[in-house]
Amino acid sequence: MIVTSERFMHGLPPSIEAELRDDIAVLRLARPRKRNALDDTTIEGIDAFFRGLPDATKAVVLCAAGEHFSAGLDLTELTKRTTFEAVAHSRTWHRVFHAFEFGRVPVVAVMHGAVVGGGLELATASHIRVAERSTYYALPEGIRGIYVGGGGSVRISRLIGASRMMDMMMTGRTYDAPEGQQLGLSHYLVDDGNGFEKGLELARRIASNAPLTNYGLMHALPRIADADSDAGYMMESLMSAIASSDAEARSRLAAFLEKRGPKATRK
Ligand code: 1HE
Repeated sequence: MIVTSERFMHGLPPSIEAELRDDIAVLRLARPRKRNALDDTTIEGIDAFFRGLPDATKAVVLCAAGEHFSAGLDLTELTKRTTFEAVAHSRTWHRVFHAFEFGRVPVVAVMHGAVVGGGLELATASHIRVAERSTYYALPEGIRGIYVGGGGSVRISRLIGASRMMDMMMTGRTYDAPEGQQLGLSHYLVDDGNGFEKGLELARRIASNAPLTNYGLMHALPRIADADSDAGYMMESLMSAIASSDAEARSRLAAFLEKRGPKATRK
């Protein structure tokens, strides 16, 4: 069943559309006339969307209306900020993106057209990314005489390497969808127009996982990857023991052993 925002979420700005499809929530950037540029109101709206998710939600699809995923930071607001206000603004993006990256449910981003600047920062805070063939990636901060401020120095550099990110910002280099797929900017590459269905299919698949497995992947894995190996192995053992002692794991393991559970076959 599809439920639109009026019935499950109030107070979202017009630049955000929300929709519920059973246990999957959809966040759609809806400011296509400004190429989904991320102004303060939209960033607050993203925050409000995740705070207002119904308890039963198990995954989110983040997508965008119009020809482009997002043109990044709304540049009209940038010129109005003092240095101190600019620091606070960047820290707000960090807080909002961190809150959903380390939130309650996995987020599948569906990208198309321009995924640039802050738009790429938003996408890389998501857990799984689907790119339609029209997608391209750029960091035009270099051209604009500014610097990334939405967590890109950490998230994008980890995905593609600081050296490639430096090239994108220094030279204005862009990557197309197949290149982005090879670099790890997307996990799935699909034909134009098929992104949303693919995102929804993946979100449903993720929603069917044991909650503790998803929790471990969202909260333990990135911290283990950042930790030294010794601490990482220890965290892994704890997470592994916690997940496998849960009733959900026990019933899934029993199902397999009783020849009822799915096999890990080639797909
Ligand atoms: C905008 C923005 C924006 C479009 N802020 N208003 N991001 C950028 O440097 C990318 C800037 N945008 C573009 O390069 C192009 O707009 C696109 C390649 C994405 C799309 O081009 P196009 O020809 O389809 O659209 P357009 O005609 O350029 O833009 C349509 C309208 O959207 C126009 O407004 P209008 O009132 O004249 O109709 C544009 O001004 C407006 N628009 N992009 C404000 N970004 C936390 S730090 C993150 C730092 C960054 O993200 S820096 C990167 C900023």
